[in-house]
Amino acid sequence: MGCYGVFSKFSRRGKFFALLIFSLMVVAWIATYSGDTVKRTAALPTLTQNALTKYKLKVNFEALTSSPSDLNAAQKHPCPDTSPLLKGSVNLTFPALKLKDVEMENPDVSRGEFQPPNCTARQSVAILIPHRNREKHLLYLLHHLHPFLQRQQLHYAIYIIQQTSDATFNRAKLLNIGYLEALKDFNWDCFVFHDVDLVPENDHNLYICDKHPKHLVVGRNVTGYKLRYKGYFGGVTALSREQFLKVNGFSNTYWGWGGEDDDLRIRVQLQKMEILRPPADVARYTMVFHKRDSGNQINKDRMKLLAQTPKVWRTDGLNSCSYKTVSLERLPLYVNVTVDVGKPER
Ligand code: UD2
Ligand code: MN
Repeated sequence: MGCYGVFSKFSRRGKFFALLIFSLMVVAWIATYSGDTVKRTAALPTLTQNALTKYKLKVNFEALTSSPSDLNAAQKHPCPDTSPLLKGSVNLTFPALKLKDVEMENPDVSRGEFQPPNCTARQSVAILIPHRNREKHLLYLLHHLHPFLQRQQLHYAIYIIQQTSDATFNRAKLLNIGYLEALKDFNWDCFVFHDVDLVPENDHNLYICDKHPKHLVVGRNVTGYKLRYKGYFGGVTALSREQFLKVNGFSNTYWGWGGEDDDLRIRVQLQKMEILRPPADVARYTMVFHKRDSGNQINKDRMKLLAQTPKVWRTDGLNSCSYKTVSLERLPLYVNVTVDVGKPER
């Protein structure tokens, strides 16, 4: 019994010491851990230059692609299939405008980009507009297109791709560049290739992509709202990221007016894709009146080029599009990409 009594006495003391040592270990461990955290945070500025650049890039990218409302995107519901904000046919007016006026009209657009505030958009869409010397048309389009896209509850950004120099205009190459540059910002689902002078008249004409490429202009005021010809694919088209990649984008070789839109249609058909169009009473546009621009004369080679499309599309397109970016500015209402596309070879 004595023996047992001594043992149990030691045992109680032993338990006390064990508890004391354990508590001291816990305190020491907490101290070490928090010290380490402080050290790790403090170590951030000593990252290598390369790592630091990557870190900055990441921050910039996030600043561009997420708005405060985006932070709780996970908690937002998907936007409904049909936006309750759609008005249908819109009575378009073309008042004298200044860029500042259009900026004031669109307080929720930042750096050319918009997210619906109360729901998660069904698609993220980049609107690509080829441009040179059409400032008045651009203002009209921004004035109408921003509210139109917002009523459709899309996550979108507008890119204006400006051609520098007086060399012959190349609409198709500018649009390829728009696609490549926009993808550096965000992994857009859908791309809308949009003339600067075409204003949509009905906001049921949805700027989203479908299972097949879409042609959004069935009719224009100037052509009595009739499709110009069977297979016509000009003005405004919507292709998903994958569809546009599949056809290798536009050809880069169409300088001047005409043919590049038919070339894209051939590429789409070669991939056995169809062309979808919204109903004629919805796919209506007003084209702001204009004459042929200087530097965009009719392309006399277009028929010859079109005959070669099936042979050359694999090597002439997105994968061969070379250009020089002169500047990229994030203005309030659009991303302004100025590029040197070169000039025709001959
Ligand atoms: C038709 C097509 C257009 C394109 C073109 C032939 C329609 C509605 N549109 O347009 O998609 O296939 O024929 O190339 O059928 N641009 C400038 N500055 C210039 C020249 C052109 O910004 O100096 C841009 C601008 O976005 C313009 C677009 O290129 O809307 C097409 O040029 P256009 O409007 O002169 O040609 P158009 O109306 O015959
Ligand atoms: Mn036009």
